[in-house]
Amino acid sequence: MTEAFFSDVAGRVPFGGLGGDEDVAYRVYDPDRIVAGKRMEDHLRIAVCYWHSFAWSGADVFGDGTLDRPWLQDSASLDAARRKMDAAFEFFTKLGVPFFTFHDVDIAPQGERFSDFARNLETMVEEAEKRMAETGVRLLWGTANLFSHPRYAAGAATNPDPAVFAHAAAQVRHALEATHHLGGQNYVLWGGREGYESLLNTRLAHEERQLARFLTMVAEHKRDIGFEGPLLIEPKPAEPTKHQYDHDAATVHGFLARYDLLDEFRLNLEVNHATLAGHSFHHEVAYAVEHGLFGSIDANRGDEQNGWDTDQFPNSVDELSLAMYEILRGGGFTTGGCNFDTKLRRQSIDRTDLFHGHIGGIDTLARALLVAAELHERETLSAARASRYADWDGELGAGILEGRETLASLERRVSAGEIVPTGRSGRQELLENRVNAAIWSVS
Ligand code: XLS
Ligand code: NI
Ligand code: NI
Repeated sequence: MTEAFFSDVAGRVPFGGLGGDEDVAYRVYDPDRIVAGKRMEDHLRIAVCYWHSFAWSGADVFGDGTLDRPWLQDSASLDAARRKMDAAFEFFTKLGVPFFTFHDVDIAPQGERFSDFARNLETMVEEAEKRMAETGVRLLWGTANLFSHPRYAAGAATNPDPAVFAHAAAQVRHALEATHHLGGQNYVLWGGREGYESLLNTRLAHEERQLARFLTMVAEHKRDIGFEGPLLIEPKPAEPTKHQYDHDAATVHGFLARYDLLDEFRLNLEVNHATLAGHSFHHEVAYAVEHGLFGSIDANRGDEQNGWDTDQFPNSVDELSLAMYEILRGGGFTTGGCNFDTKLRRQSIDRTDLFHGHIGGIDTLARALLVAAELHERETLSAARASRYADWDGELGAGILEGRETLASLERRVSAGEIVPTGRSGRQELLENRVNAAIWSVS
């Protein structure tokens, strides 16, 4: 019998419904409820992240750890890594979520040399495999941490030193194989320090070539080992570096197209990374869906007053409903899901606060799903979009798009008075009202 770390929560978090008054119960998330033809659990594919929830003590740049995390004591040992894993799987099971996510360094102690780390990782992958078999919890994605160790201060693949590139390559080889071994559905690459602090010492185009070479190697290795899940790039504009190359969905799209990597990569979009890039999350998801690049999401949000990645639990149904609507419009998640790359506030020191954070966030996503399904099924937005663009299927519109018209031919027709634009309303307020009506009425 392993020790219980979350003994304040007796068993699996129940569904209590909107009228329920239990704090540790779901109000909206009801895994078996059918929404738009599918179980809620299969739509949302919720994942809990290992790093913020189990590997973080609450330390920030101004102060030490605050959180009650007994499994973090003596964290350099394999025994501590096992205890941390027990805590994590106890939590996943009690929360009742189907997936988790991890970085290599979250589960395995680093040791002295790279070969120690590789061995520790192998041991902890075996441990994870056992616990996954016992609990039925699966891996949404794995990734390598290529940003915490001092060697990565100037980037990993984009480091001025090819020896650091080599080290990052070695690490990704192991993390990708670990993900494959554990049946991971995707592999994520977040370019944490792939950017610059100062242009004074940076060769921009050279670093871009390095990054492209690195990603090409990852794609080749993925094929070599027969890993079938997509590789997901997680865009973010800045933090920890001043400028990061994977700025936003459109920037990554252009990069992938330039280096012929579009077949291998898709996107893992994070709510607050969109905010930091000056976009709505709705924009980032819509961009990815429309360009066939959508993969998965990190559902954590920022704070309006902070310009950094606060990784808070999602709590805005308004914000997530529109993103969820685009996801449904694109056919829903396939290999992706909703990952909680979330961390508690430093004052939320109790272990049970992890439940409150996740339960609230999961309910918010569930409610957003209900709104999105309503908008999708009633064609609230799609019918309006279709009629707005209908003339592009007519003689003039199709002629332009299919190349039958030229500047000269159009000029002739306009001059002859044959083509005369007529104004039409974009109906933005009406559509906003309809979205609100769905948010207010679904149950
Ligand atoms: C940091 C990122 C990170 C990735 C995984 O801002 O969100 O947590 O999701 O490396
Ligand atoms: Ni983030
Ligand atoms: Ni993230």
